[in-house]
Amino acid sequence: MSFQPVTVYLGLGSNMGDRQDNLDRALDFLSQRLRIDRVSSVYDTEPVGNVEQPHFLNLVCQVNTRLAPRELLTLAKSIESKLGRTSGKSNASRPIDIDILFYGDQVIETPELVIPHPKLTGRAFVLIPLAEIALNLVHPVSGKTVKQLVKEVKEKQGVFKWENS
Ligand code: PH2
Ligand code: MG
Ligand code: MG
Repeated sequence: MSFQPVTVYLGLGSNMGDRQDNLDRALDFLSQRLRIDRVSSVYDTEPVGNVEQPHFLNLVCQVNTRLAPRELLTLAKSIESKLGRTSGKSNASRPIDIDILFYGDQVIETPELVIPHPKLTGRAFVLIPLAEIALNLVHPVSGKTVKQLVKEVKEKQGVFKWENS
């Protein structure tokens, strides 16, 4: 356990089964172990990378936790497997994916965990929901705000506010 609580941003995505229910259940499991302060709208998003898979529902949430980064990763993985995720492959469909986007302003690079998430700056499906809840958050490596990053990201067209959210 780290001593001070830290503000953390998590990215959630689902493109298998009942996507909205998977997101809801993941948030529910998370709330049993940490405090969820803000949750973005839900977005229906075209798959990035392997395009031969169904659309995702994506959201971003802001949480407050004393869990250390490694403990938070373990929690994320355990919730992914409770919700039926079998493959760890990043290009395969999954009931839920929980990514640590930011952990305070810490920069972490270990073989198992890289924070800030190395792909977030290019991903509209992360930046657009993130901009809703943390427009002025500063990326600790590039020094850019989320507002700047969202302005710069290409291919915003594949990200749609989802009706049911
Ligand atoms: N996650 C990926 C790869 N591609 N595309 C969308 N739209 N949403 C995702 O959450 C996503 C993706 C790897 O985790
Ligand atoms: Mg991911
Ligand atoms: Mg992941």
